[in-house]
Amino acid sequence: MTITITAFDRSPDGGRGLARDTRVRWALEEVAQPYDVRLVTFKAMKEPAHLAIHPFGQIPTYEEGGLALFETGAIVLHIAHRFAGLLPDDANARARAVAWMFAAVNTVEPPILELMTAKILENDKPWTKERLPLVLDRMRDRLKQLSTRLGDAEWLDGAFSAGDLMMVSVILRARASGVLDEFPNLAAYLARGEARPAYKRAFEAQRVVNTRP
Ligand code: GTB
Repeated sequence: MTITITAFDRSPDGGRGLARDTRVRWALEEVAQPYDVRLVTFKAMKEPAHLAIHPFGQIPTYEEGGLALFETGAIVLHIAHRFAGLLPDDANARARAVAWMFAAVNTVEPPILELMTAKILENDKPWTKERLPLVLDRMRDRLKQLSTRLGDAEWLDGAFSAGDLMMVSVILRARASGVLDEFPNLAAYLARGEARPAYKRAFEAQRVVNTRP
């Protein structure tokens, strides 16, 4: 059955792989599933045809036969359940990997997004200068906790899993802040994720789209 995902017609990041279709592409590459991509403009994202698939008018979405999904956590979990390669066989280890997926989107991503919002969308506000250090500290605290838990391990819980895929995807967006340099084990974790052949294929696929003339 053909898998079709949606992505920005042209990502505002110019191909740096920070838009959320990259994590879905990466998951599909890890499980060796071919996929089609439907590119959508910002305008088309808010029109009825796309809203029927994504209630919040965003990308990415995932379609496969009669199934249409939104939310990257749900999409990557579906891919991980449907195809081998992203979740361990042992039931307890599988549950822990899913916990890391939720931790990525629910606990680690929010303070990272908060910093991006403060820097990009609220940059012109008079209170931003005062607020920014607080937001930065909240992100730093969360990354410190993650760094402590990861320690010297290669991945978060044994072998690479969908939990790592989501966590690496999330903390990638913290790199521009420079805070990851304070946690060499997290920077190395990120580098291990980016070094995976499946990640490289996913990154290249979105780069080609977002740097086309
Ligand atoms: N919780 C949802 C999920 O995980 O799927 C969030 C989806 C989401 O935020 N999608 C964004 C979107 O469609 C694209 S990824 N935004 C358009 C809109 O809301 O109108 C967020 C994103 C956008 C741009 C950059 N960038 O340029 O660096 C990075 C990430």
